[in-house]
Amino acid sequence: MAKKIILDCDPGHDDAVALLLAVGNPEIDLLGVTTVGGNQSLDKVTYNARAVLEKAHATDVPVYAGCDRPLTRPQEVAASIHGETGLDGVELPVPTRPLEDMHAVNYIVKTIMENEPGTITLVPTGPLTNIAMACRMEPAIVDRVKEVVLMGGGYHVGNWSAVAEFNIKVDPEAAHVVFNEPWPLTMVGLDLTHQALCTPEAQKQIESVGTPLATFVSGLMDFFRKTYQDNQDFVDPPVHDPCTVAYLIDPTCVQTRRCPIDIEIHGEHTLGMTVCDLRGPEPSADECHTQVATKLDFKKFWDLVTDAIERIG
Ligand code: PIR
Ligand code: CA
Repeated sequence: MAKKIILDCDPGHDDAVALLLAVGNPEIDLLGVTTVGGNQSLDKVTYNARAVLEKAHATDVPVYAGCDRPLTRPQEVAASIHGETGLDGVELPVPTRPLEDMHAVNYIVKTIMENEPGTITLVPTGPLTNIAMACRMEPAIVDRVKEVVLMGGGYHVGNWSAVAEFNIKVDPEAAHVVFNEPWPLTMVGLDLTHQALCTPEAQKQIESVGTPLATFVSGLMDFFRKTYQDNQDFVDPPVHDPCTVAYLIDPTCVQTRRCPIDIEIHGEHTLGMTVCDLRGPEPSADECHTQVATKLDFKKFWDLVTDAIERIG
């Protein structure tokens, strides 16, 4: 049985690849896409999500717009990485499927409450504002969700400060809510995603699919490479967000380590840090509901992405 997921995202070049992997892999049943202000304004990322689904011929997937700003802080976008549109560097098709009327938080709550307990997986790849709001609106969702597999944080590095990652740093209060609910949670952080580099070889493998969609993804990667070279001192760009979906498709693609995690919401230099307690022996799942992703199988990852693009056609 395919895994039922809700992808909560802020596309974003790497969010776009996560969408394509979710659409194109038969192990994933993408029930709906929800959007959150993050890499760019809510309006821009919502349009981008719809346009990417259009490009992937996935007009059966509904899109719901969510929160347009963090819980308590002013919005901070990542234009230096994703450009003014949030998806600079490619031409987007005009979406034919209208945006859904329902708010993303209502959709998340409704979907979890209407499906069998233990069947819905949440996959957040942007700030955690919508997920935190859903927890507060209907606390009963926490026991019913199968698991949360999110891109954010890191146990050794940051990208929006020395120790904080963007998705967590821009809405640390929301992250604090989400990490402290007792549901099974996997943090796919920078330690893992910085291994998912779009090397020239990986990009050529995608291009070899030879479809307009493959050319589109390559165009996204060209822009992402340039901004990562100019702003983050990388040679090849790390394609963060699809690592979450790859883990759900094939758990052997991503190694994990169980450990307690908490979010710093008071620190002057450490705001938004995901504090991971990696001391001592690894706790059991009964003792600890959180784990961090540690090691990526690079080849399996890019093969999954390539295969999804190929299947979409
Ligand atoms: C933000 C992102 C990526 C790179 C930078 N420097 C800033 C976005 C990606 O979409 C991903 O979800 C996460 N936030 C990585 O920090
Ligand atoms: Ca993202």
